[in-house]
Amino acid sequence: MLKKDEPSSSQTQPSSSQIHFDICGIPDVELNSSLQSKGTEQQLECSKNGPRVQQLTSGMVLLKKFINLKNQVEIIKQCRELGLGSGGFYQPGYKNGAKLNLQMMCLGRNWDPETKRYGHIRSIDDATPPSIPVEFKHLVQKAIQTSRAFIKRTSNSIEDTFPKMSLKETSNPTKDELPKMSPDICIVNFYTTSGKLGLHQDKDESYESISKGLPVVSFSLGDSAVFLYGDKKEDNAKKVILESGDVLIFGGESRLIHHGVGNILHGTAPKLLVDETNLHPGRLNLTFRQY
Ligand code: MD6
Ligand code: FE
Repeated sequence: MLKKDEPSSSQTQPSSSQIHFDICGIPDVELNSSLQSKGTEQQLECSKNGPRVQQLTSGMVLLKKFINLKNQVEIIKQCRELGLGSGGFYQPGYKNGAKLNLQMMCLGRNWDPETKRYGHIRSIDDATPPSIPVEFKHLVQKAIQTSRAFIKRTSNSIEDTFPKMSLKETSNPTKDELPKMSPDICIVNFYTTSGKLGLHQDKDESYESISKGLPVVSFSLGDSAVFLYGDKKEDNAKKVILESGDVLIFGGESRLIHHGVGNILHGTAPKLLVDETNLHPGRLNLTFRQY
């Protein structure tokens, strides 16, 4: 049976009634048509529940499915456009000549994995990095605000239960745990399904940025990946799956946490996202920082 409470501007009914039952769900069913149907538009705009927030450790917050499908599509399309133009994707190398197992592009400022330095042009072709699209910056701000509000809420409830234990924190617990940040750098990586990134710390930003614990904000799109964190050895690191639309934030005490990317889980990207963008198998990741 089809739901009747759809907008009256309704289009021709798609051949499968499945779409109507699941119109605001994260698409985990096969869809017959994607691009032309308005049902798809609505699928793109809606998400079943609000984002789930998980605090992984102090200053490290995971916002599950924070970016809705419509915005995921827009981000992928913009990155594709930018990636094809001047300053676009290339396969970077390390000092020893080995190539990183990914394609990279920098926005706002260039980061050179060979010298570990930031600059205004990149040495391989003297290109100036494109600017960070303003829509990306807005999403970063929203993600930080959501995380700060979550930390504040949960630390308030701890204060209600153990009022004496957190007296010294009463001024502003959020401020210390996860500071605000205004990104001027975005590193965009595309990992094919064999892509990986070894455990490392992000420590090439300014002394001021790092010492204040200004967070790194990471968007995941496309195929899911195993994200490793918390230790420099892979065997001892904790693991969390990052799915398309997830936002991971690490700042404050976790600003210099070791982290890396393990296996990319082939075929896990939302089908609709792939239909809309033709994204290759693999994972697109955007990390934002303030120099
Ligand atoms: C990720 N990226 O792809 C994590 N770090 O999920 C990083 O850790 C990273 O993409 C430093 C520079 C670029 C990166
Ligand atoms: Fe990193």
